[in-house]
Amino acid sequence: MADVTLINLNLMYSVANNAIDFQVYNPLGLLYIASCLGREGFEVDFRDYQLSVRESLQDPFNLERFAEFARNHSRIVGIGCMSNLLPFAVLVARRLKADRPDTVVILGGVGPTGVPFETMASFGWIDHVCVGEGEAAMIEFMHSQVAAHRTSRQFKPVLGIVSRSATGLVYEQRPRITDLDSFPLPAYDLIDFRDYDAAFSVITSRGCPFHCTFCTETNHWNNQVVFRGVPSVLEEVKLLSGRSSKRVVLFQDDQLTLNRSRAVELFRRLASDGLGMKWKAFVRVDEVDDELLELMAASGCIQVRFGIESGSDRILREIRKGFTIAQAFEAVRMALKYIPSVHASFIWGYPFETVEECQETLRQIERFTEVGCTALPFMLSPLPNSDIYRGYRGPLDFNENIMANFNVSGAENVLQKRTKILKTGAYLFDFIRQHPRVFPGFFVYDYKNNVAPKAKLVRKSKRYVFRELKKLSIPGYKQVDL
Ligand code: B12
Ligand code: SF4
Repeated sequence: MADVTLINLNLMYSVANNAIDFQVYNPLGLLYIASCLGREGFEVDFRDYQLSVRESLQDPFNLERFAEFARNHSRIVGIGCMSNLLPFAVLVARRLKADRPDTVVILGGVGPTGVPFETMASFGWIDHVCVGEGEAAMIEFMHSQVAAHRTSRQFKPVLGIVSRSATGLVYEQRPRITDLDSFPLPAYDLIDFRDYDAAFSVITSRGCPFHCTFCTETNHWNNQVVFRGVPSVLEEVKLLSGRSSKRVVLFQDDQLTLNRSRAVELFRRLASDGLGMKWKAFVRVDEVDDELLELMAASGCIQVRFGIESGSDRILREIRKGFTIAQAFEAVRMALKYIPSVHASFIWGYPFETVEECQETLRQIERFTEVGCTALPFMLSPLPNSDIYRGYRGPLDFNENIMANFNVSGAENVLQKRTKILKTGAYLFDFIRQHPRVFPGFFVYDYKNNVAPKAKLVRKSKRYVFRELKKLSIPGYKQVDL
C-alpha cells in the first residue's frame, strides 16, 4: 500500500436547466506535492475526484460515491480543495474515518488555508490542516507521521501545519519557499493527459504583491511573490507540448506580467521555441503596454483576462485596486488590438457599494462589451482570508436562492431559475448553514439591503452567462427548486 493517498477535490461542475458545465483541469497543487514526496522516496497514491465525476455526471456530492472512489486508500489521506468544496471535503473526511478509524486526514489548499483553526475546532475528525504551500510541509509531515507510527510515539508537529496536542491546537507559521526551481515539475507521470480536457494549467509564480481587499491571494501566499526561472517554465511547456493533445496552456499566475523583464524573456523564448503552443493568462490593466501585448500575441497568446472589479472609481479606491475605470478601459482597448479574446471580470455586492455604483458597474460592462471584450459580473463572496470579510461587522445571510461562486456546484446562482444544484447535493446546504464561521463564502453580505436590490439589476442586465453551457443531458436527473 502507498504511503499516502492524495485526493484532488478541486472541480468545476455546475448545472443549469438540463445541462451540465463540467471541465477537467489538471490539479497543479497536489501534483507538485506528489512529485516532491515521490522524490523524497514516498509512494504516492494520487486520485483525482474530477475523473470519477466525469464517469457519471450525476450526483457528484454523494458520500457513498466518494467512499467507493476512495476505497483502499492509504492510512494517511491528504485532500486538497478550494473554499467551495470545503464542506464536502470535511464530510468525506468524516466518512473515511468512520469506515477506517485509523485514517489520518490532512486538508490543504486555498479552502482550508482560509479557515484552518475554525475547521480544526469545529470538526474533531480532521487531524491536520496545512496552511498555504504544501511541498516542504508535507515532506516533513510524512517523515514525522511515519516515525510516529513506527515507534508508537507522538507525532511531532511541523511548521505550516495545524495539528492537535493534549493541550489544544498547535501551529507555527512556515516561511515561504523561495527557490521553486529546486522542486521537480508537477508529477505528470501520475496522470493520463487524455483525461484533462481544459487548457493545461501551468503556474510560473506564486503570490501577489497587491492588497485588493476582496481577494485571498495575498494572504494565501503570505504577502510574498516567488518566481520560477524562465528555463524551468519552458521545460514544462515543452513537456506538455509533447504529451498533451491540448495545444493551449493557461498560465495560472495571478498576473503573468508582474515582472516585466522576466515576462519579456518568457515571451521571447516562447516565440522562438518552435513549439507553437497557444496560451492564455491573467494580467493587470496597469501591467500591459503596446510593446508587451504585441510580443504576447507573437508568442502565442490567444486570451488575456483582466480583473477590473468595479465600474465605480470610488469603489476601486475603496477596494485598493490601484487603478481607475478609465485606465482599465484603455488597457482593454489596447489589448483588443493584439489579442483575439479579452475578458474582464467585475464584482458587485460590496457591502459599501450603493445601488447606483452597482448600476455604474453594469453600465461599464455594457461599454466594455461594446468594444469587443467579454465582460462579466460576479457577486462578491465573503472569503475568510479577505480584508473585507475581516473588517465586516454587518449581517451575513445564507440564502440558497442567491449565492456567489462558492456554491457547491462552483457556479453563481443569481439567475435563480436557471442554475440549480442536484437534489442530492442539497444536504450540504444544511451543513453550511450550521457553520457560518467555517464556510462564510456561501453567505452573502446583508441580503436584504445590499444584495437583493442589486441582484435585481444584475438579472435585468442579462450579462450573466459566461459561455454557452455544453448540452450534456442527464437522463432522469432531478433538480431541486430552492
Ligand atoms: C487553477 C485554478 C482553478 C482550477 C482548478 C484546477 C484544479 N483541478 O486544480 C479551476 C478552473 C477548476 C478553478 C475553479 C474555481 N476557482 Co480557482 N483558481 C485556480 C488558480 C488560478 C490557480 C490554482 C493553482 O493551481 N495554484 C498553484 C498551486 C501550486 O497552488 P495551490 O493550488 O494553492 O496548491 C498549493 C497549496 O494550496 C497547498 N495545497 C493544495 N492542496 C493541498 C492538499 C494538501 C493535502 C496539502 C497538504 C496542501 C495542499 O500546496 C500546494 C502547493 O504548494 C487560483 C489562483 C492562484 N494563482 O493560485 C484560483 C483560485 C484558487 N480559484 C478561485 C475560485 C474563486 C475558483 C472558483 C470558485 C471560480 C468559479 N467561478 O467557479 C472555481 C471553483 C471550482 C470548484 N467547484 O471547486 C479562488 C479561490 C478562493 C478560495 N478561497 O477558494 C482563487 C484563489 C482565485 C482568486 N484570486 O480568487 N480554479
Ligand atoms: S485581485 Fe488580483 S491583483 Fe488584487 S490581490 Fe488578488 S490576485 Fe492580487
